[in-house]
Amino acid sequence: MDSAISEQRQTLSSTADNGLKIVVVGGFGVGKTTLVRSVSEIRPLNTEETMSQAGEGIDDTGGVAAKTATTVAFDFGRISLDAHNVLYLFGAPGQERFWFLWDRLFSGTLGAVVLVDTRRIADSWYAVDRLEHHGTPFVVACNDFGGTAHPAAEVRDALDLPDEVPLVFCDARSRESSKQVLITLVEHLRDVVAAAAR
Ligand SMILES: Nc1nc2c(ncn2[C@@H]2O[C@H](COP(=O)(O)OP(=O)(O)O)[C@@H](O)[C@H]2O)c(=O)[nH]1
Ligand SMILES: [Mg+2]
Repeated sequence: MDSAISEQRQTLSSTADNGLKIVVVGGFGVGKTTLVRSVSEIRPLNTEETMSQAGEGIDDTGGVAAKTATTVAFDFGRISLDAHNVLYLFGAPGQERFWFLWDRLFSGTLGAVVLVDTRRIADSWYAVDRLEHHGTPFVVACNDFGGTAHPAAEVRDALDLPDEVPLVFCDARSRESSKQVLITLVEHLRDVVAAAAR
């Protein structure tokens, strides 16, 4: 960890008045935990557990390389914006057996990031569907797992994304890249608010 980050950790305000909530959703193994970790200034709380035999046949690891941990609840991260505003990041479990949690999770959410692994686009359909159902603004971020690059238009088509929903490419392991995804979301939220005020 670099010293700038550890310094920031020590000086975190514990008295922020304004908590802003953003959720990171998407299928199993798309990089939600990785993204929350990359951008968070606290050691993110997460409940990643080593996959047990009990998860066999439940967690679909097909096509997911090197995934040995499974999320049993949420990732949780925090970014201080200024003395009064704190961004809370929730990484929500994508597995079907956790879907009942989603509707609660979206209440009070400013916006969402849908992470996509372009080799398994269908795994993120449910996230897009629920967000549209709730009217929660979101952006789509295709996480870079190497291999063939899929053109944005192809991903848009596969997810049936409206033109106004931003689509970006990212590497969730990179703090800078993950930060750009959040900035894209914030800019999109601003556009949504501006459009509603017109
Ligand atoms: N190549 C590559 N691997 C990634 C990237 N993001 C995450 N991973 C790896 O993919 C696996 C699943 O990521 P994880 O964050 O646990 O997925 P989650 O189930 O959505 O929380 C882990 O082994 C990560 O190290 C990425 O941008 N590129
Ligand atoms: Mg996870």
